[in-house]
Amino acid sequence: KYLPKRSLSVVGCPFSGGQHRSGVDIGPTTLVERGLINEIRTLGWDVEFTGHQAFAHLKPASDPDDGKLKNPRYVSSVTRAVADTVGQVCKAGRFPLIIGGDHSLGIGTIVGVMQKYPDACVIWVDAHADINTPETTASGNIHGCPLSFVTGLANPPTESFAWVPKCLDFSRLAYIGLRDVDFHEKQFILENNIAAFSMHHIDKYGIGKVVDMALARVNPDLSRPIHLSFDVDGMDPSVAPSTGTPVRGGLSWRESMYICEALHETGCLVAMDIMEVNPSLANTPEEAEITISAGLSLARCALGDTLL
Ligand code: Z70
Ligand code: MN
Ligand code: MN
Ligand code: MN
Repeated sequence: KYLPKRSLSVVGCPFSGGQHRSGVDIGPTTLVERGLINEIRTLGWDVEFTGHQAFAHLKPASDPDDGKLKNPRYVSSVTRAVADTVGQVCKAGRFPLIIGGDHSLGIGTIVGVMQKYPDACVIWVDAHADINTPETTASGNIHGCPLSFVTGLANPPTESFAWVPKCLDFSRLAYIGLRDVDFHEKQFILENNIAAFSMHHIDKYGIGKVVDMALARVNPDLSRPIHLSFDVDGMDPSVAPSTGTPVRGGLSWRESMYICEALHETGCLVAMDIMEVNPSLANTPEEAEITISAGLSLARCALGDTLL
């Protein structure tokens, strides 16, 4: 509907500065090594990939905490660069497939997508709500905060993030897969009437109904472009163990793939993030393998790998 031709750019973001565990920066390199580009080409997409984003030069020599926020200048510069890149890809009429890296990158991907599609809705698949403010974050990890920045809940987030525009209304955000939400985050979700479908709702209604209900809330007439931001920790640790914060009781393999397939089927999907793949945290080679396979499969399902 929004993309006349199947053309896509892979935006590889080897970045781990939004949280404290190293290795999530090898997520994108591993996905590409394992054949991501060819798998998407096989689906009939014209795929552009000119190498991963380079962030090392953006790392400041010194980056003291901004209030509680850790690595504030580095995360700010990186997400700002990602916003530029994603904005350019979208404006060129291409689909950005952004592979992380930690979920602080969501600041950049959402700001970039909104430059071209200011009325886009965001489906955020995650165990976590990632909507802490600089005041409510207990960890200081910015990957737990991106949605407070772009929704304007923290407005402006802090001095170091003054460039971030308020670009996502609460009425255009829907969560799927939540099961580890902090006290203040729950209050933000309730106070702002954000569409939030937890694992409880998936158990109760089934994933098919939950995706329909999420779309009914944020995109009732399928008149809005959709940005899918998929944190692999939304999946159950049995199928995506290699991630920084695995949480029991998550989405099954099929429930995860179904979300991607159903959003593809709307014809409204214009951008996708695959975040928090961290092969270096695997306890066994099999754990890395299944998590990488999950990332590849999510991409294929969102890009039209269906029988129907
Ligand atoms: C917690 C925080 C988070 C991912 C952990 C956790 C957030 N709410 N997100 N792992 N991917 O630190 O703010
Ligand atoms: Mn954390
Ligand atoms: Mn997340
Ligand atoms: Mn998460």
